[in-house]
Amino acid sequence: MTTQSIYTVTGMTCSHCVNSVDTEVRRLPGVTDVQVDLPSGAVTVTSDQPLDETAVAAAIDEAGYELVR
Ligand SMILES: [Cu+2]
Repeated sequence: MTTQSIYTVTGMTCSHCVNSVDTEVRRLPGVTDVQVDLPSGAVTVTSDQPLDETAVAAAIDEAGYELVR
């Protein structure tokens, strides 16, 4: 079942930031697509299994940014 979740990420300022977040979030199991809207910080994650928000937060932290909960 495809699930789509929208997260808000702070700290991204340019396309490099977007790429870093994209790369880390795509490593999570089940993730099939990541779309980042830089101006709003909205990160839309499509996955074929429900995502653990803690794992998503860790991936974003790994990229150097912060998930707003
Ligand atoms: Cu940047």
